[in-house]
Amino acid sequence: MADYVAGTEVKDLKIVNLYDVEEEAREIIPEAGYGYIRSGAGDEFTLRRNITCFNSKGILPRVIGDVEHPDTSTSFLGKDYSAPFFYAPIAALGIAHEEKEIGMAKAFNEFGTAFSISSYAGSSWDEMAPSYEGYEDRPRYFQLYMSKNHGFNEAMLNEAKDFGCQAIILTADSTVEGNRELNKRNHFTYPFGMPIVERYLAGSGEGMALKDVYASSKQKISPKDIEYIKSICDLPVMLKGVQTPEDALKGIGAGADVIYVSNHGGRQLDGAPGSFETLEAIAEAVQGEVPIVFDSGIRRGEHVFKALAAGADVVGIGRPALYGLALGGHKGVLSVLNYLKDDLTRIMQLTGCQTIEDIKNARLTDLPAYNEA
Ligand code: PYR
Repeated sequence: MADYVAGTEVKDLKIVNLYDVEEEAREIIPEAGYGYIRSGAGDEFTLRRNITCFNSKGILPRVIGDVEHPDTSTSFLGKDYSAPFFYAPIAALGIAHEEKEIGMAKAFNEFGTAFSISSYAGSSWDEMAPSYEGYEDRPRYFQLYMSKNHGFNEAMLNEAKDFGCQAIILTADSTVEGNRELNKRNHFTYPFGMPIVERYLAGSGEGMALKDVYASSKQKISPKDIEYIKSICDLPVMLKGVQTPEDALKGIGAGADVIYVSNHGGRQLDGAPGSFETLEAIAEAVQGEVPIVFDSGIRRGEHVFKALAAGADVVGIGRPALYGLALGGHKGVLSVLNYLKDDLTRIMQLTGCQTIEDIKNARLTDLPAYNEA
C-alpha cells in the first residue's frame, strides 16, 4: 500500500525503559498498524498478565558471591549467543519501519544472537539475504505457518533450509485469529504482501485481514505435523505456544527438539495465565530432556532473569524489538537489545550471578500475596 508510511529514521535510542519505547513508537507507527502490534485478545487480561505475573516470584539475591563484570554470553542449539535473547517471530515488520525484516535480522546478527523469520514476513528470501553477509554463521530460524497443502509446506521448508535456517519454529497456538477487537475497530489489513506464503494465500497478503491469512493456513496442528516437518527437512523443530506440561511431553514424544513456552504475546487465547506462570511446571515436566525457549512479556532484565531461573534456556524478544525498529531502524533494535543486556548484567551483579548458568541455578521465591491482573 503506497500510502502506508511507518518509521524511516535510522538512529541510536536513549532508553530509560521499554514501556517508554512502546509509547514513543505509538507516535511513529500508523494507528491501525500500531494497534495490530500492541494489542491482545479479548479483555487483554493475558496481555497485561504476561508482564505483571513476573511479580508472582521474587529473586533471592546472593550478595557475597564475589561477582564483578558478569558474562551474559551463552549458547543455544550449538551456536554462541552474546546474551540469552533471540527474536520472537512477528509478521510483516514493514508495519513498523521501512527496513522491515532486513533491519531486524541485521540488528540481531550484529548483536550476536538469532533472528526468526516469520512465514508472514513482508520480505522475500532474496531481500533478506544481504542481512547475513558477513554473518554467515549466525543462526536463523524459520517460523512455519503451515499450508493445508503439503506441496507448499515442502517448498517452504526447503527454502528455509537453503537459506541456512537452523531450526523450524512450528507455531501451534494460532490456528484461528484470537479475538483482537482493536483490529476489527481499526479495520486492520496488512499494508504489504507476504512473499513466502503468497503461494497459498487467496491473494498476496496485501489488504488482507489476519483472520483471512490464518484461514488460508493449516487450521489444525497435531503431533503428526512435527513428524512431517522433520521428515522433510531434518532440522530441529521448536514447538511454539506450549502452555502445559502435557503438551510439552506430547510434543517431545512426537520429536520436538525444543519446547517454546509462549502464549503468543497474549494475542490468541485471552484468559490464559501469564506465560511466565506456566513455565516452571513445564520445565519440571521436561526435566532437561530438550531445551526450553520462553517468550511473552519480557520488558526488563529482571524478567529475563526470572524466566531463566524458572527453566528457560533463552528468551524471545518480540514487541520491544519491533518498537525499537520503528524508532531507529536496525540501530534502534540494537539500542533495545543493549538496554536489555545492560539491565540483565546489572541484575546478575546484584544477585551474585557471574554466568547464565548461575542464573539457571538461582532460586526464586513464591510471593503468595500476588493477585495482579
Ligand atoms: C500475529 O498477528 O499474532 C501473528 O502471529 C500473525
